[in-house]
Amino acid sequence: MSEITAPKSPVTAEQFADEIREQLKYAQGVTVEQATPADVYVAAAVAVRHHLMDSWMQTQHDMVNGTTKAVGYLSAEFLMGKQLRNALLNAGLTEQYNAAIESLGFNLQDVVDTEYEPGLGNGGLGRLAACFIDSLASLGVPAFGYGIQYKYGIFKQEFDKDGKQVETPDYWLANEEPWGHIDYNRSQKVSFGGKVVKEGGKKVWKPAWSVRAVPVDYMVPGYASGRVNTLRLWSAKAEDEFDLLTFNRSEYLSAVKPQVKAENISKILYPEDSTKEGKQLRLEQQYFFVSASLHDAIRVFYPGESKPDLTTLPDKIVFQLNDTHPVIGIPELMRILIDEYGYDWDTAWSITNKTFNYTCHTLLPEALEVWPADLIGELLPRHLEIIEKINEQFEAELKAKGVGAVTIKDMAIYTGDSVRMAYLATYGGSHVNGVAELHSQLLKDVTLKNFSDVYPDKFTNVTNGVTPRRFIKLANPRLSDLITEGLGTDKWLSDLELLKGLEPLAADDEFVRKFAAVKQANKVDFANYAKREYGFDLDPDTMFNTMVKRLHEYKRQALKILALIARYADIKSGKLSADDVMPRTVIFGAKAAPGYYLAKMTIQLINNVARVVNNDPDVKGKLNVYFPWNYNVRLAQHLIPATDLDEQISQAGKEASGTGNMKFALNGAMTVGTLDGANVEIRERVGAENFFLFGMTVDEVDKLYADGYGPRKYYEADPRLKAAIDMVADGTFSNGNKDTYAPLVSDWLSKDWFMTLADFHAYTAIQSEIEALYAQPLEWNRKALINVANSGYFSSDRSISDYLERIWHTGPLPALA
Ligand code: 26V
Repeated sequence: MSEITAPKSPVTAEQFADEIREQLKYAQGVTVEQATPADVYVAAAVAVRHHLMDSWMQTQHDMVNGTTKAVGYLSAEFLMGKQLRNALLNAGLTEQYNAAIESLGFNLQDVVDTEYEPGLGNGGLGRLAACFIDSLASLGVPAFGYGIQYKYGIFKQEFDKDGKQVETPDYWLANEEPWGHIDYNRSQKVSFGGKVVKEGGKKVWKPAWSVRAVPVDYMVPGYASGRVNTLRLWSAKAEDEFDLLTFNRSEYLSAVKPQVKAENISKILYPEDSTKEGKQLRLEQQYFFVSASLHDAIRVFYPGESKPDLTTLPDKIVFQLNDTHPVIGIPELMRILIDEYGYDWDTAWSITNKTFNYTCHTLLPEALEVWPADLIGELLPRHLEIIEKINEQFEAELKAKGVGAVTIKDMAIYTGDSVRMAYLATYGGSHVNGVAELHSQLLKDVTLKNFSDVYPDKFTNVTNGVTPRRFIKLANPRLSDLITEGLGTDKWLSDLELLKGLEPLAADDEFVRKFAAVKQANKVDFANYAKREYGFDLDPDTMFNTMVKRLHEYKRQALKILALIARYADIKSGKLSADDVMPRTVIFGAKAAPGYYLAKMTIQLINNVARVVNNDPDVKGKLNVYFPWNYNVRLAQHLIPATDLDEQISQAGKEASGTGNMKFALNGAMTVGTLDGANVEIRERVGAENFFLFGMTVDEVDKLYADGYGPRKYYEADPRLKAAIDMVADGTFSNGNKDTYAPLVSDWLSKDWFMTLADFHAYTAIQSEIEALYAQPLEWNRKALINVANSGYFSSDRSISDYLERIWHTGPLPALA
């Protein structure tokens, strides 16, 4: 028997059912007989919240009254995924809930299915924020997640009859949303525009307009810590609705306009990912949530004090800037300290500098935000002055350190025309970190080299991680049970390095067979899910080969699709006899930014390759391609546990970390990948012999680029590559229309910025190695199990421990009595 340490609430299933009944009756006004699964979902969510309430209040009390410094994670995105199952797990109520729902006459899945996923993030950065707040709570560290409650999350993706991506709005709040508590009484006023005037020798900002930031609080229950933190998402409301009454009838409609403008601020999540978007509304969003959050922190940590001693702020809370999006917080805290609380510049700077740290999540220079100075000047005139002054101080400091004039100019935070947010963050905070070893090294060597030369001690690395609660326990219950059986305890859920104990079991054929059976059962589940949700017919007896992530050129979905076309051509032409082909089901998931032309065209191409291949009798049973639309956290939770082979094939030096790679390895998939991002560390840990490595390294990429890269050479030299590209060009996947993909083909042959063609040969060459191993199921699964056993490092609990030690210098609250 295994030792079970998972939290379990003393509440009985009968009590829980009664609570649901009460909630249905007294709050929702329906009887159990009248209730729909959606009603029951809301009632169950409210009941879970009730059970978490004491811990939540206790955690807040201990945070404010104790001496443990809290963490404020400032992020424009939190990609939370569904809440109910996660809250039940952490509250120790899963069994009671299951029994209660059944006793009330409802189907478990029906109830869970009514929860609408909050898609308040684009991809990796937003999901990382969600994993991090889960780990903070699970480690018992007092923390706030601060962000925006967008009315519309990431768009819903559909495909039209031509296979093109169509975006539709994601109004996730259309139905009752039981998790967020709107706290009108803790609102903050956030102001914009206007001008700065001098009054009595002091600079005074006279803003032109304001909005009300209303907090919507989400509980963030820790796993087995007894602690519940807060995710505080701000919603914009018109500042003073009563103003309307002063207008007469004819002005009435125009008087409503500012209100509409105000509420627009939190209306929509920007669906861009790694591309520069210089939009005023986006800057408004950034300032909106950051200003509200900083004022909120002061309210929380100095309750009722009109003259708080804010020199102690860095002992109360440390803020992490999740990418450049919240970096306007640096001049905002300066402004609050100087203008609102009367501190002198140097004191304000010392407080600010100690309070902020910055995480960079990209290597693409175009993704580092740069704001036009006149935009900042118009929207936040006082902040622009402060930024100018920060820049002056910075230049003086550099000069004093002996930095040359040219370098000083290169490093300017404020260039006269624009403000470089990554530079402001690097100078304005205590630490800068990248999100994987390689990424952090490249930040120091390339992206922020000048800064790391002058301030070497600021730079550090924290490799990303993922929460094992959502991505193993909830997503993959079969594997979770097998791990617990193998280790003899379920403690791995809060100490993932314990997975190492599975390694000896890789030599035990019987255990490996059980592991293989788990994967097979998950594949059958996914095939059923794909049938139900998408109408697809997946064959679980083929290899499931998955590539899921945002669609971006650097991630190289094009490499995968070209290799797939080449294989299709080989089978069709008889070059590869059907018997020699390992049957594969290739599954893509990806959203493209709505304005990203080539990315959207790649989606269209994948869909049409799928159409042609899936309808071709010549490859029947050998090759199938599916592209379930609207990839999101829910789909990830179903697909990842069912995957045999995962693709992490970005151009070396472009993927900051990746976190999908970690989720797949932890769920027993093998990875084919380049030496990029966290792939490097995964491979190091699981062993080179258990990872399918291919492609150019960062140095080779740089060299090829320096020597002058021409993709056409590769096209001419490799007949399989040539055939694949020619098929795209000649209309094979566009009903004979040669124009459809002409821009894509032209880009591949003339630019190919991410060197897809140069890596094609290596990528296709490694496929035979992959298939040779897959042909020996026991050996494949042995290696997959070794991947699981050695991936414990990639828990977000470990990432958070690293942040605590290297950057935040704080820890958990005292243990609960
Ligand atoms: C950038 C921008 C630019 C302006 C418009 C809106 C917008 C929205 C999001 C972003 C962030 C892109 C950066 C990002 O998501 N990076 C990913 O971060 C993951 C977590 O660290 C990491 O695993 C991925 O490798 C990295 O691409």
